[in-house]
Amino acid sequence: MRVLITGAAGGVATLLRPRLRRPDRVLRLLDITAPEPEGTDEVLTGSVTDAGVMAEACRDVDAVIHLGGHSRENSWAETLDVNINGSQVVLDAAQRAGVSRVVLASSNHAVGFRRVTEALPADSTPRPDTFYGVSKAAIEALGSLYHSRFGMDVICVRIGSCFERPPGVRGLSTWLSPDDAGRLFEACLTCPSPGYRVVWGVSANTRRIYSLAEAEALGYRPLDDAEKFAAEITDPAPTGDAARYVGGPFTTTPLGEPN
Ligand code: 15L
Repeated sequence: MRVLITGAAGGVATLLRPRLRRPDRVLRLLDITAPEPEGTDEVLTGSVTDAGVMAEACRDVDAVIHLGGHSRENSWAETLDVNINGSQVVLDAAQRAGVSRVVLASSNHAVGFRRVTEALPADSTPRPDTFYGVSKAAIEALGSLYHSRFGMDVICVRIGSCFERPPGVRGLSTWLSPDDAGRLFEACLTCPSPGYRVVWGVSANTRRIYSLAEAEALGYRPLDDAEKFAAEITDPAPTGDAARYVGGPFTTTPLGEPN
């Protein structure tokens, strides 16, 4: 099996790569700057917005994990070009190459203006908090389109906060541990015939605010809980809109300004 990872030099991919390597699997790594390959990894450099690059990247691929793009707020022009247009280019290239499964990195910021509750369902309709959040909602819509038109299996993962450790108090709710990220993306790659799904990417955090049910239906079994870091986290708890809404500080960040 060959899996193409876009944005392979980025933060989430760097955590995922070692956790997704298997003896019978080749990882093809694509980014604008070349990531360090290991074992049977293949490396390609180029942009997800370049149809020629994407056609080459998708050749002989069984599944795509699309993580490429801006991972935070940016100008509308950049967000439109790299995140929205780039994701269409990726899906189009995958479809033309006969790739049957695509896993898309969505984000909690697609629903950043939803109120914090105990377990927000993964199929909650978009309430973006930034241009970045709009791009993630658009990516989910593009995935739905390519599934409905071409029968591709498309799973959108609304990632919470995927870092080595929970970033601050909010992270105690939103953390997706690197190991759980590995488990979740593995389930996305291997579960039989998922069709189109939107799932939350979150660990089994005591304080979690997202539903785990949809990802568990794919076979994901989270084993980590951010609570074990609670005593080490000393930043002040969010207040106001940052506490009230799922998107936390993104709900007040100036639109279009890199944050
Ligand atoms: C995201 O979507 C970002 O890519 C990441 O940098 C974090 O800000 C994360 O959301 C979060 O909400 O913690």
